[in-house]
Amino acid sequence: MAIKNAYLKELLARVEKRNQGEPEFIQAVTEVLMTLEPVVEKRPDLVEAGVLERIVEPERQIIFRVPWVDDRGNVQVNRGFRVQFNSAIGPYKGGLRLHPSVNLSIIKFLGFEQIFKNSLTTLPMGGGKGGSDFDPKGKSDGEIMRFCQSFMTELSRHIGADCDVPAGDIGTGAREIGYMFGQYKRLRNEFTGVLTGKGLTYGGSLARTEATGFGLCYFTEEMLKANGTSFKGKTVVISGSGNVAIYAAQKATEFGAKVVTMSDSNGYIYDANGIDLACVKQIKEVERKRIKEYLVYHPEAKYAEGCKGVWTVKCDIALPCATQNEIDGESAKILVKNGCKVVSEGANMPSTPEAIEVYLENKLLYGPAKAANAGGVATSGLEMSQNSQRLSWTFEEVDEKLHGIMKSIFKACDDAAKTYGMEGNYMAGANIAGFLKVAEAMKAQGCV
Ligand code: NDP
Ligand code: 2IT
Repeated sequence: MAIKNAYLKELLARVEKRNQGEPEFIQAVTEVLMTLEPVVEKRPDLVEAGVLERIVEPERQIIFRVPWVDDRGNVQVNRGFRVQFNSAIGPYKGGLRLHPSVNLSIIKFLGFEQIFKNSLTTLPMGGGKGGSDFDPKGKSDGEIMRFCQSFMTELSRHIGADCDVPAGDIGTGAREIGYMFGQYKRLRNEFTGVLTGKGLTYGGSLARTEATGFGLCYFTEEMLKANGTSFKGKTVVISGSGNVAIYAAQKATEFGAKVVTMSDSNGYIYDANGIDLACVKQIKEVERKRIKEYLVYHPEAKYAEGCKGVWTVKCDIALPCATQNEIDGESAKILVKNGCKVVSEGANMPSTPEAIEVYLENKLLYGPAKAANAGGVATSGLEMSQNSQRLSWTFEEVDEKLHGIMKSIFKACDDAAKTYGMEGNYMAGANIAGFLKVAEAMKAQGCV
C-alpha cells in the first residue's frame, strides 16, 4: 500500500524530512496517513483547518537527565522523556516505558498512536507517552526506587491530574508507579490522581492490572463474533509474558481457547496441554524470573531460544503482546501458511508494514493495536474518574464498563471502515474513527 493522494504524500515527505533518524515514528505516521486518504477527500474543511499538519507535530517534547546512585555508590545517568502529543480532547494520557531501547523515535511513535487510541475509548483523554532508557532488569528494589524518585523529580514539573497523567508500560508496573507516586506527593504536597495503575490501597482502580489483556480479548471476541466465530476451541499463540500477555492468556482461556505459548526477550515456551497460568504468574509477577523457568514446573513443555520462533507455532489466533515490530513479513507468511486466521494486537505496533500487507492480502481478521489494546488506557480513564469522585468501584463494575467500551470500540472501527468503503479493514476503521473526533475538536478550538 502506498499513499496516492498528493496532499498526503507531500505531508509525509515533510514529516520524513523533519524527523530524520526516527524510523518507528515515521512508520506510525505513514500507516495513519495512508488510511486517511478517503477522509481527506471527503473532508476538505479539516485539511483547510491544518489539522493534519498539526496532528503529526507533538505539542511539547521534554527530554531530561535522570541521575541516580547504584548499590555500589556509583553515579548512573539515564535519559528521561515525556512527549505531550495532543490535548485536543483531554489531558495528555499515556504510559511510561522503561527499557534500554527507549529513544525519542519510540516515545514519539507511542505518543502519536496514543492520540487515536485514547479517542477511540470514548473517554476525554489526549495523547502522550514517556519513559527512559533505564533497564530495570537485574536492579535491586533500592536502585529501582532511587531511579523512579529521580525521574519523577524532574517529571513532576510537567504533569498533573488535569494536565498530563502517566501510567505503566513495558518495565513500569505497580512497583514503579508506587515509587513515582510517592515522590510526586512529597514534592507537591498533593494527593491527586496524577498517575494511573496505582496500588489498590492508594487510589488505584480494581481491574486496571487485568484491563489491557482482558480488553484485548473482549475486542477480539467482538471481531470474531461479527465474522461468525469465537474463541471457543481455538488454539492461541501469545508472545510476551508481562502484564498484557498474562491477562490476555487468562481471558482467552476463560473464553474457551487453548493458549499454547508465551515468551520473553530470551525465548519462548510451548505447552501443548495449554499454558499453566498460575505457574507463569508465580515466575513473572512474584519471582521476576525468565520464562524458561516454566520447565522447572512443567518438564514436559518445550523451550526454544530466540523470540521470533513463537510465530512458527501452529495456531488459529495470534495475540502479539510483547513489543513493536515483533512480527515481520516472513513471520506473517509462516502464520498464514500454518492456518492462522486472526491477528489481534496487545502490544503497540507489533506488526511491520510488510506483515500487515500479508494479513490484508490473505483476508485475516486483523485487530490493530490502537483499538485492540485500548482497554488498558480506557481503564486508566476509569481510574481518573474514580479519583476525581474520591470513590472506588467494584471489580465487576469496572470490568463491565471495560467490556462495554471494547464493544463500542469494535463497532466504531467496523462502522468507519464501512462508511469509508473499506469494510472489514479494522486498521483503517480505527485510524479514521480515532482521527475524526480529535480532528473535529482541533478544528473547533482554532489554530492552536
Ligand atoms: P511488561 O514489561 O509487563 O512485559 C513485556 C513483555 O514483553 C515481557 O515478557 C518482555 O520480555 C517482552 N519484551 C519486551 N521488549 C521486548 C523485546 N524488545 N523483544 C522481545 N520481547 C520483549 O510490559 P507490558 O505487558 O505492559 O507491555 C507489552 C506491550 O503492550 C508493549 O508493546 C506495551 O506498549 C503494550 N501495551 C501495554 C499496556 C499496559 O497497560 N501495560 C496498554 C497497551 C499496550 P523481557 O522480560 O525479556 O523483557
Ligand atoms: O500503551 C498504552 O495504552 C499504555 N501503556 C497504557 C496507558 C495508560 O495511560 O494507561
